[in-house]
Amino acid sequence: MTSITLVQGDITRQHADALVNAANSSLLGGGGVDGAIHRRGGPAILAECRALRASRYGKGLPTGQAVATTAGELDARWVIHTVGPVWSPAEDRSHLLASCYRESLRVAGELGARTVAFPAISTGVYRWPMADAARIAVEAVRTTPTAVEEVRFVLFDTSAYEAFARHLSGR
Ligand code: AR6
Repeated sequence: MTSITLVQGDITRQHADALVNAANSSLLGGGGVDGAIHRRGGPAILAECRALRASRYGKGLPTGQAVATTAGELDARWVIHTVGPVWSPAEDRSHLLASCYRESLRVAGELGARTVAFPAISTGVYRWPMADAARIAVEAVRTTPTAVEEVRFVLFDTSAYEAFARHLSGR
C-alpha cells in the first residue's frame, strides 16, 4: 500500500529516493522546478540529460513520458524528468498530465525507489489550474499500481498545499 503525504516547501530540499522534475521536452533545463533542480543538483544532471538527448531522445522527451538521471548533489538517488502538458482551455489534456505521474512511478518502480517526491506538474509556467491539477495528480497516484512505498507531493505555497489536501481528504 502506497502512502501519500503532503509537504509545503522546496522540492530541492527534500530527501527521497527520487525527486520528480517538471521538465520540458528539451531536457536541457528551464525555470521553476526545473531551474531549481539543475541549480542545486549541479552539472552532472545536465550532462546526463544531454547524453539522453543524443542517444534516446533526439526529438526530445515526449509529453507525458518520464526518464531518470542521477540526482547530482541533491539529497536523492535519482531525478525523474517528466514533461507535463501545457494547459489548454480548448483541448482536454488530462490524460497527459495523469501520464506524467503514472510514468514517473513506473520509472521509479523499475529503479527500486521506495520514496518519490513530486511537484505539482504543469501548474507553473504551463498554467494548469491548481485545483484541477491536484485532482488529476491524486487520482493518478491512487490508481497506479506501484511498489513505491511513499509518494510525497511537495507544494510550493499554501494555496497549492490546500488544493492537494482537499483532494487527498476527498473534500
Ligand atoms: N519546489 C517545489 N515546487 C516548486 C518549486 C520548487 N523549488 N519551484 C516552483 N514550484 P513549473 P510546469 C512549483 O513552472 O508548470 C520550466 O521552465 C510552482 O509554483 O516549475 O510543469 C520547465 O523547463 C508550480 O506550482 O513547471 C518547463 O519549460 C509547480 O511547481 C516548464 O517550466 C510547477 O511549476 C514546465 O512548467
